Amino acid sequence: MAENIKSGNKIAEDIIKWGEEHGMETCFDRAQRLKPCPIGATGACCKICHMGPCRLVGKDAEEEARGVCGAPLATVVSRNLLRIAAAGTAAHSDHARDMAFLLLAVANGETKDFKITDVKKLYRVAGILEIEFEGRDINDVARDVATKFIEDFGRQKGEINYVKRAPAKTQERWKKWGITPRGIDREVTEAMHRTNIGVDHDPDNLLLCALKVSLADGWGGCMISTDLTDILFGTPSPVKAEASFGIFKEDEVNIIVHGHEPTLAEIIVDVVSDPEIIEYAKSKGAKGINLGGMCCTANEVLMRHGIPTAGGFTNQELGVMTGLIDALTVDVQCIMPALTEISKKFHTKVITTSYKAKIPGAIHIEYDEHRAREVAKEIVKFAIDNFPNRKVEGSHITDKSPLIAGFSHEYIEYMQGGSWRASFRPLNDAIMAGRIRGVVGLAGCDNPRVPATGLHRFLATELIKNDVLIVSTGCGSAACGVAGYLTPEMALENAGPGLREVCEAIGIPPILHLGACVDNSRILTIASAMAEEGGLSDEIGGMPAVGIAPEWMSEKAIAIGCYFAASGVPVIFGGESPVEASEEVTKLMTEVWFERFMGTLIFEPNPEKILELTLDFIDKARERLKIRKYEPGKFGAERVLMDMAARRELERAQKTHKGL
Ligand code: XCC
Repeated sequence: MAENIKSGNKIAEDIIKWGEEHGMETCFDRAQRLKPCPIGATGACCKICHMGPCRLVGKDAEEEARGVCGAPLATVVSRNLLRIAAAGTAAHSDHARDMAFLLLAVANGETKDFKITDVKKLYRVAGILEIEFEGRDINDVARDVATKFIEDFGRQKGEINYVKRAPAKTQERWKKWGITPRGIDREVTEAMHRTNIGVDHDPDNLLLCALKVSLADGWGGCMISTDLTDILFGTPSPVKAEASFGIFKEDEVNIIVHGHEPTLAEIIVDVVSDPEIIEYAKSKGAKGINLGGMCCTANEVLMRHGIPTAGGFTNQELGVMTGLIDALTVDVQCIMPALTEISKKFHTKVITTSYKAKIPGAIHIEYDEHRAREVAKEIVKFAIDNFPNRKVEGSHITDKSPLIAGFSHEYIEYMQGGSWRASFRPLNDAIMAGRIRGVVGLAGCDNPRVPATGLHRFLATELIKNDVLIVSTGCGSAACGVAGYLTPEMALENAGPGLREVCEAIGIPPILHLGACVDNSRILTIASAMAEEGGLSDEIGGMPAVGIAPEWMSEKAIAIGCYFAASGVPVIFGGESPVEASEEVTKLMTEVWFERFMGTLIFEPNPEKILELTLDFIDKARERLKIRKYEPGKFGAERVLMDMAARRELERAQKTHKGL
């Protein structure tokens, strides 16, 4: 019998095995024990009213199957998908709302613990929003920017501000099909209304609504969040760090920040280097304080400060099982309630910090941006006080991988020409010449229902071998980082010759870590800039680019998949399809969406097929664009010198973080 492999990562697998030997249960065990509901999994269960739940299965399992109200299968399936997209949009966007209110509080002088770090980015954003900034007080500009973004949530008519960042042709498609988002909250509310009993029953209309609400996420919530976080905490540039469970230190207080919102984590980064706090840690027998992260809060502080990451979603319980975490501070999203249960077996304290996200069994220390430092200090001291309670048991692991993160839109632009000639020209040229076959956004969660993180690794390896440049976000990035795939050396060893040539010339890894899940918005703006640069497609649709989320599990992932599809990117998700029950819905989301937007959302559980489909989309796009046919192995003998200034900066970043 084949061995029961639960994780695609050897170190994670060792911890899982250790846990099993010690009678500990994790998401991997629960995933095996709890088979997914076969009706809900395919989208065929309707539970939006109390005449049901209506399960459109068994002898009724054809397109003509109907619920008690008469809702046909395609209506039920598309309605379910729309609700998922709306929930995903709500999550990212509520996070963005908090960022907008934080910027407003900073501008109004209501919080002394935060400041505007990147004034250049503030001005860039103000320029896009058509806010005057020359000669004005920074706080006045910031107030106007925050106010304009806050209006994006409650706007009833018109368009969200950032629609204008999309290429004109992409915008035209949205207008034609009536999916230009007006206000973020309005789109979420409308989606909830239309999926209520007895409202919208037309699958096509429901799915267009899914695209509209998701566009409010991508070009609204996610993009607002990315930009405001850059303004407040700095726009990322390359930074060296480490990943995996070996980031925990045996002789230091280990604090892990987990979730998605970067605000509290930013202050914790500051507090842990406060000499008084370090002294306090020493007074408790620790040699110092070691801060690490998990999931997307990790990505945020990794991108800006080189804080190491213990990995993505499926690593959270395993992290506790090392026995080395003194405090696990969580904010919102992707936090398993199982954490409090597993932490009972160790000395680890789970601290919830948002009134929106409490977990029975956790300690609640509520974060408030007006007294951020005070709260951060309380949390850090709490962790220090817990250090002496650490026992020796736990699956101690020392392995870790180096990585380079911090690739923002701005840096990618800069690395292709330095301060004076920053552009996307070299990237477009490399694609046109066939050195780079295409670009893939490798994103999304990791999932215990497959050997977790394994699909990310498989696809990353195969794609770069095929000269495909990867931009990654979220747990996709974490999976690559933990596997040691985010280093320039990776390019030398594994990338195809054309891609390797480009990576060597600039000094970048073949997989560029763009940040947290909300930073998928960076992919949208990069694709828009590539369209504007010329030579490829003049809209996002038609680019030799594909989005992949091989292990997705969150509702947020569906919103992301839909906003990429509506923006013109073919998207392939792994795992079973949540719309599988209806052929009509599947056809709408694939063929019909492609005709209208040049994007699709395909579900394909077989990783080999995902790879095949991806390369096929890329090659067909090249053919449509009439650019040179990709020929494997054509390049590699000559070197393209793109920009040495960017390379020098990268080396400087590596040296700065050498001590880590
Ligand atoms: Fe969550 Fe962002 Fe998914 Fe990871 S990737 S499991 S959503 S942490 Ni966004």
